[in-house]
Amino acid sequence: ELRALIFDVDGTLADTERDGHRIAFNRAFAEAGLDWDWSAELYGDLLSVAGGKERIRFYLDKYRPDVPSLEDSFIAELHATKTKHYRELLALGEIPLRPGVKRLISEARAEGIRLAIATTSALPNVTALLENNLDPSWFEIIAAGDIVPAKKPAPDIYHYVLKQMNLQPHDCLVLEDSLHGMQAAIGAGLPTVVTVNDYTKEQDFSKALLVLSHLGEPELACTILAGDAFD
Ligand code: XBP
Ligand code: MG
Repeated sequence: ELRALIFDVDGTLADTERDGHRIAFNRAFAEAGLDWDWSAELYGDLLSVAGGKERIRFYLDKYRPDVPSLEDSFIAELHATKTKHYRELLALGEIPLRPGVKRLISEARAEGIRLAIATTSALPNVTALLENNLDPSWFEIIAAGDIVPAKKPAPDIYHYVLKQMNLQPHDCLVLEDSLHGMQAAIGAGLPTVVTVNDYTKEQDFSKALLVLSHLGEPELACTILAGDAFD
């Protein structure tokens, strides 16, 4: 019996990455007087590491051997500035929910299905997105950011949600948009529906229950596994 829906945030509730997080990172870099600038293309590669602080480290390791090693406190401060810019973008209403998200969540609430969030993104980002588009109080658990040390694709965040809600994996359905997210959910034994986006549509989702282009009107959403054309 379906008792709960567990949602990823970035890429699943909203397309936050290219025009949200990426822009906020670049604004934080500029504010700190750094010449770092992440293009949309480069960002696609940087997404292979989840978590903003972890992503900055990955960028420096892989692309900037010229930059001397930086203290954790510097990275944390840079990331806090990035969070500030990201929340400003959300407050401007520039990052809308993906199609069908609001309807699914409203219908689940009407059916008494419990709701939760499991994301690598920092908590202030998630509450801002929910405040601007839905209502944070609808979600029983908002598991975010550094609440578990090992980020997706580690299953820890999903184990955490299951424990907090006292639910078994087969009582839940997860909605994710990326390979790392799906691996985290499946690693915790959770059935997972994937709604892809431009950054994730080529990834291997063969372990997902279902892969959709989006959650909007059913006749407009194509089932990727069935080999339909992708819009
Ligand atoms: C989300 C992420 C995050 C965001 C940035 O992954 O990878 O790192 O890009 O968030 P998922 P912060 O959707 O799989 O949870 O800067 O707040 O860490
Ligand atoms: Mg995601």
